[in-house]
Amino acid sequence: MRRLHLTTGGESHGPGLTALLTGLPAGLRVDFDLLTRDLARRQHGYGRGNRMKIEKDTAEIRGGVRGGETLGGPLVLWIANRDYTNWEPMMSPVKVDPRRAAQRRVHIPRPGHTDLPGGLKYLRDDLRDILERASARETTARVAAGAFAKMLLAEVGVEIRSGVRSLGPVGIDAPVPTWEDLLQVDETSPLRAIDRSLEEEMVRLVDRAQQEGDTLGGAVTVIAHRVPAGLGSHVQWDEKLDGRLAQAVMSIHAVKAVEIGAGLQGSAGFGSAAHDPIHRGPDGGFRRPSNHAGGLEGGITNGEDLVITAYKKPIATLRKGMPSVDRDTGEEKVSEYERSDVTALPAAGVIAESMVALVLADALLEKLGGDSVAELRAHFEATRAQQRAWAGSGHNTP
Ligand code: EPS
Repeated sequence: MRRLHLTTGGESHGPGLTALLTGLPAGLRVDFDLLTRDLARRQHGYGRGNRMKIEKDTAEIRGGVRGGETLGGPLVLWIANRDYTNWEPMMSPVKVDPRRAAQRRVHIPRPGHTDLPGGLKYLRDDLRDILERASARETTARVAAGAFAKMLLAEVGVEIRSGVRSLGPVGIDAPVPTWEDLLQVDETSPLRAIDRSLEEEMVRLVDRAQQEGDTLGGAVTVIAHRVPAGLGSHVQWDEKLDGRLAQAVMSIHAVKAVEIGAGLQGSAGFGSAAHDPIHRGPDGGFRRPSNHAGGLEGGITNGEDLVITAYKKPIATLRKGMPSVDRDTGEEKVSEYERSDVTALPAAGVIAESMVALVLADALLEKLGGDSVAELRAHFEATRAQQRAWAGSGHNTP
């Protein structure tokens, strides 16, 4: 990210998590309700383990804000881990109890988890040193910071929503959702499913996985609505916004594929079916009757809804274990079990919203600049006027 940059710190069972977000302009009013709501939304969902009964995430602002307005300096957020009180003897940054730490030492890597590659890379004797940072608990910090990106985007009218498109095989053939579909998502439903008629079957599948000591993945779709045209660029590979979004969304734990618009379906057919025709709009601008491109052409937003789907593999921590090897003895053994979730798919939607918001806010600041929100808004209006004039300046424009 060029203008806005997020760094997070902290371990899953350590004292807590920090988010450091640099590049926010001054004068952004903090929407405290949004911050609280998004943190709660991330904790919600059928299939979460007992940890979610312990935590009640709240972000404390420790820098960058005064009287409810950003100051232009780094935003510093702190989210305490309530579970730390249970883990202090094993996770204290100062001194651990060797006996207690030995009881929780991890030495049989879980297939699909960071345990093995992380161990090979960092050469730690206890794989807990890897998994503590690899844990998806870190996404709490992303969501807290992402709420500020959403606040900035709201200044120019952008809204972001998400929902669960499929869980395991249930809903795998569901069509690419639209903004109207996401407006129907019930935030309080067990799985935040986009197609409510599939939810019962999804819940039954989670129950089955739970009974069998197994886990599940699936797909979540995020849509950003009223995205200004002209964010990102075609001129350089690393400026293309589709690539930047894919990187950010792929970085979410267990995401193995990212799709923009109807990318998968488009790859299987002819170009005439994949591309969105361009018509003259009622106001003399342009109108697109379809949005297979998911709001991005050539790495630039085209003014349509931005549609992005993340496909998450099933969680790597299985109660029934998987074939593995004990690093201490070299023996083949079943992988160790750590308390975990059966699925965290509804949370993944909220996290993906945050990552999309951070990338879009970065691209907005890159396009419009401005040290204050007032300046950003003025630049936004000026750019919009230029785009309107350009759209109406064609030779055949009546
Ligand atoms: C996680 C394992 C579980 C999840 C955790 C991510 O934690 P624990 O091992 O403490 O039961 O609940 O997610 C969160 C704590 C969270 O806030 O999302 C993992 O190994 O990735």
